[in-house]
Amino acid sequence: MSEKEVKSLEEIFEARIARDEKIEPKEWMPEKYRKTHIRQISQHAHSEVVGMLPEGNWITRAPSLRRKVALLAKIQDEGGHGLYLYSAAETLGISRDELIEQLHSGEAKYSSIFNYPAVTWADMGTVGWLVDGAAIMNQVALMGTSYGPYARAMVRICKEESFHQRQGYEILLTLCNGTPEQKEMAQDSINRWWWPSLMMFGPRDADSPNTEQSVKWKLKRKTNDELRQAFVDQTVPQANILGLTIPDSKLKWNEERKHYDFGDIDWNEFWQVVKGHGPCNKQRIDARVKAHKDGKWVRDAAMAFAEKQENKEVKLAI
Ligand code: FAQ
Repeated sequence: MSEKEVKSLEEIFEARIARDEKIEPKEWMPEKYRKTHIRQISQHAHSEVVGMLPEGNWITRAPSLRRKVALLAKIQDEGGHGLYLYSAAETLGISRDELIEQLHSGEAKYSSIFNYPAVTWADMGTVGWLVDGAAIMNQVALMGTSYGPYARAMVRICKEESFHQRQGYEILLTLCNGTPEQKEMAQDSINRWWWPSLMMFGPRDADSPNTEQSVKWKLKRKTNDELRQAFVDQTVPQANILGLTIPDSKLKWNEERKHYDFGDIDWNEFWQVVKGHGPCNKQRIDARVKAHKDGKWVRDAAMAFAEKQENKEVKLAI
């Protein structure tokens, strides 16, 4: 294709983005748009799948059958989100095997939050309330993203995440209305998860290399800082209802801005975790690699069955 032809395709593409049209898999798109989407969608998929691990740890220790059923359902939903998202990434011309390899080799990232340990039952409440809450804040904006398969995956994912957030909040509400020890367990959990939850939104806009272009392409509909602020504003009143204290001495309503001011995030901790030096990075990747290895016979059997069915169909057609 000549340079002139590419330029004209680029202009048509930019005009479609400006009209808020969705871009679909087989349509022309700039190579950088395709690559950026593979990066973000696959990292999102990896986060959903790795995100099953901290909660998976609590299935056998849930305090009642009802809690166990709800937790199991939630974790299965997260696995399903990973599958929709891997499928959406595959429409951009990358294979599932390549995506998985990128996760296992450390080339692809997944959300920093899942490198923290879930050490008490209250953490199941906090992960649902804060982590799913942060995920929804980000993903509701992504329902309006410009790439069709990603935007459509988000619609269903957001519905499920909102159930997850409620089940988490309800776990905390129960603990906060329970014994002093239970309430203390809830407070301790918020103390540990609050700051990592704010880090989920990514670096400050000023330090985010991808935001400017992603906002122009309408991949991101809101910036990292805008979403983080919206999350704080939404979450503080919910903490007040629980009677829990957010561990930030600088947290204060700003009447002029009509937003909460909040303290400084430890960006050094964030980058350490992103670079693989968080409390559970190694454990998480080892668990994923092991699961993939242990599941090989299932994939082989499914492929062999599919091949056999295909041969049968070819024979029938002849
Ligand atoms: N952790 O320039 P930006 C969930 C990386 S789903 C690790 O701002 P971007 C469900 C970033 O990749 C949670 N890395 O990047 C659930 C980039 O590195 P790269 C996941 C991070 O992409 C709940 C570099 O830093 N949600 O929780 C993080 O424009 C409960 C520079 O950053 C999504 O993935 C981080 N927190 O903005 C499951 C949503 N932040 O790739 C189980 C979709 C940034 O250039 C239980 N993703 N980095 O090497 C997004 O919206 C965006 O990708 C951001 C980052 C906002 C995460």
